[in-house]
Amino acid sequence: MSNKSELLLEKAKKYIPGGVNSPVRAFKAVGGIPPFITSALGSKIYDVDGKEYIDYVGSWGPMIVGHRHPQVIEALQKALTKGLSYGAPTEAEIELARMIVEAVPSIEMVRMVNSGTEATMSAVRLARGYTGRDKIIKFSGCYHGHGDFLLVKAGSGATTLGIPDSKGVPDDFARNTITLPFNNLDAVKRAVKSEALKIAAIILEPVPGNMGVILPQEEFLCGLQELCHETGIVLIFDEVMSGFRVAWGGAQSLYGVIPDMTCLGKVIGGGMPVGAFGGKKEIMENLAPLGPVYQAGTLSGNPLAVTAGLETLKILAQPGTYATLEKSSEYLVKEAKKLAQKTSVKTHINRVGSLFTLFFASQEVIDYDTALKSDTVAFSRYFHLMLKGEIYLAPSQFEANFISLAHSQEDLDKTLEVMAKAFKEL
Ligand code: HOZ
Repeated sequence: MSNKSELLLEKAKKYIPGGVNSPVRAFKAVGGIPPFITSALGSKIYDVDGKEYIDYVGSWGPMIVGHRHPQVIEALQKALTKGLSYGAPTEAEIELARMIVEAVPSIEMVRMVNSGTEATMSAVRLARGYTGRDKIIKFSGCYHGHGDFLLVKAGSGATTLGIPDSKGVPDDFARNTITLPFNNLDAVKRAVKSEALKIAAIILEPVPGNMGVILPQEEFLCGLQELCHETGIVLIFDEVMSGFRVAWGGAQSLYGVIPDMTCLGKVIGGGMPVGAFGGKKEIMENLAPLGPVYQAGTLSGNPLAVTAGLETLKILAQPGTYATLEKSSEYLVKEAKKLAQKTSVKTHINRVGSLFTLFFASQEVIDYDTALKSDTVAFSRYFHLMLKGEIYLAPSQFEANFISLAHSQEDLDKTLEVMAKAFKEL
């Protein structure tokens, strides 16, 4: 018998390609029907068939304080009564910008946009305008949204669906993108040696989350910083996922490596469509209206989005929040590792702060090639066993899972219980 989600997916497919507005949501990699969601509260999401799930997707990162946090909702309700969008500056934008500048070590000035994709596209344009160079270096499996020149060997949905080099990206665009293995400083040094004066930027997720979570080697991040400093290449950290997530100041504060520019999104919008890019004043002042690099947006700095972001950051700024996230995440992952060790299932769990991926892999997962060696069939079976047990995980081996402040000890223990059963049944 069809459930409501199944019927809705069929209906959606008539009007929306694949029935979804973002590919990973279609569950193609894991099979089955994605639950259609009606509402969410705290650590839980609810579907049209009346099921409740403990949610480890958290809208792919933004819901770090939990769904429908009363402080965020109250502020949004107040903001709603004043107006939805003005296309003109507001005071709240200054407050959000100030908080970002004070929190993120590399950011002296920041511009708000509407998505992470927009943030990375704009950051790369600015780096090109600033340096007068065209080429960029990115890393296999790092995903920076779906801008043409960044959709090369891309992770996330592109890897999940086996299309890391998308059709529709002109060769001329891809030619300016050099793709190298993550965590491999020598490969970067070699590439830079042969073309240093043509390379505008090196862009990376300092903690990649889009080929599953990968731990960066500190020497790799430090080496990139040094290399960029020596050659005038702009180092861009895409912290759309890791910003305000792995630490208040993002991965750059955690590893003590300061890029020239940083891209943000997700958490700073608290669940509304938001992105931002920022960096050194000297670079940011090249943006219109001050400088010759153009970038604009009707809904950029939208008052509702800014309100949700601001309130989320205010909650996160309270003492002890990151320690709580760390404690819950450490507990879940440590216990999950113990469970896996008790069975014959070969897994490796990578975690940085409240971001984690359980890889079905028999070796350490340190980059794209090792991530691709994971057993995606075992992952799919595990995913569905967890879903049946009402645990909602990211529906792909090549994505991160997110823990929020709303996840209680009871949630974590229930998750582990379901996981233990799943490991046995695999
Ligand atoms: N590309 C996102 C995960 N890395 C998925 C976004 C979505 O489907 O909402």
